[in-house]
Amino acid sequence: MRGKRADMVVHSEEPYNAEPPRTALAGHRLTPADAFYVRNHGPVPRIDPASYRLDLDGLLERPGTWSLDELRDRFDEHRVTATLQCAGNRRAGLAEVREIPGEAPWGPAATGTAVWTGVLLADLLADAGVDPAATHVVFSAPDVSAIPDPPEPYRASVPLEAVDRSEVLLARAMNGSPLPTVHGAPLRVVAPGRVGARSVKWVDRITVSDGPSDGFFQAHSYRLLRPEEDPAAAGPGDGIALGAVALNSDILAPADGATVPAGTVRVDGYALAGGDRQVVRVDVSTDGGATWLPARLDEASGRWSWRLWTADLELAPGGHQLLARAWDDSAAVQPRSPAELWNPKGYANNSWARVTVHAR
Ligand SMILES: Nc1nc2c(c(=O)[nH]1)N[C@H]1C(S)=C(S)[C@@H](COP(=O)(O)O)O[C@H]1N2
Ligand SMILES: [Mo]
Repeated sequence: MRGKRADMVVHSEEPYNAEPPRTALAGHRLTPADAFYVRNHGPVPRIDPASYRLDLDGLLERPGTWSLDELRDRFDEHRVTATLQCAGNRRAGLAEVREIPGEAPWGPAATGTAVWTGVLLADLLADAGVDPAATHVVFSAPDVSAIPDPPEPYRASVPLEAVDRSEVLLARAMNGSPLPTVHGAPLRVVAPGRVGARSVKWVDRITVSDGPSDGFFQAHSYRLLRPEEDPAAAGPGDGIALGAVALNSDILAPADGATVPAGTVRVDGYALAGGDRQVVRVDVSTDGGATWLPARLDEASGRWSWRLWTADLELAPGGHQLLARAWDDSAAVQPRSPAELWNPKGYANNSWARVTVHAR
């Protein structure tokens, strides 16, 4: 029913949360829909596309309500290749440093890249006329999450300036096919470069406002707390609201723990700069980071897309730890260790990629 591979790693059945094995992402510039991770905070809503309406309100000269057909007829169609990455991607690596109660141990594959087709939010806002006092755009969806007390529908916001700069899209198709229900049909936000939490699925209301969303998933969750803070005691607005995805990369093949033939071993991975930065180099190491070799970087499929990379490593028989790290066009590099990144909700682990293999 969900159209996912049989070997998805399921973190929870209800709400459904799942990621593919890392090798399912290897070598695909565009992630096949059946291998694209799913992150939900509540039950998946079923929406009849014929009766669906998008409300546009808030600090606008001309608020409005749009059907899917009206959106399609009124605005130009755009295609954006964008990588989504959950802020909890690689949380398992942080949980090895110190436990993270109450949050699922997501592995390396809470990320994926698709071509998204839809209309630009900037075009809708231009048509509606934005009040100069506006600073943020809040997206609301009908899926009610029982995580907050009392339960509330999923909501998140992005700064207004990001709407133009980052080609925020209201997407109805993914990789050329209609958006699958679990990924937000009939319409979802795609906010490129930003943590996945802002790409609100099943969006049915867009409110232009003079501040960020005061909903749970913006004011309490998806915030970076200091290691000393207790998330249960944190108030709304504590910590740092996550914004741009942090520079990250990972090894996608071979699998962690794989046995490989000794000799030349091909390693596959991805690198993502996050925000509007670009990946410019990826290094790999087999000696704990004492020396590094440059990986071959694939071209980017657009400025919001990850870059795949490959490297050929000479591995003698025995155990090896393979490392990778990416650099972006601001000369930033991924940090070495998850220990220095640990935070109570387990977000934004962008430490060096590490995979152990056995060559024989
Ligand atoms: N309505 C709604 N939108 C949502 C969520 C949600 O639970 N409800 N989860 C968010 C999070 S945290 C992520 S990482 C992405 C995941 O998108 P995907 O399931 O299509 O991969 O959706 C975001 N949009
Ligand atoms: Mo997420």
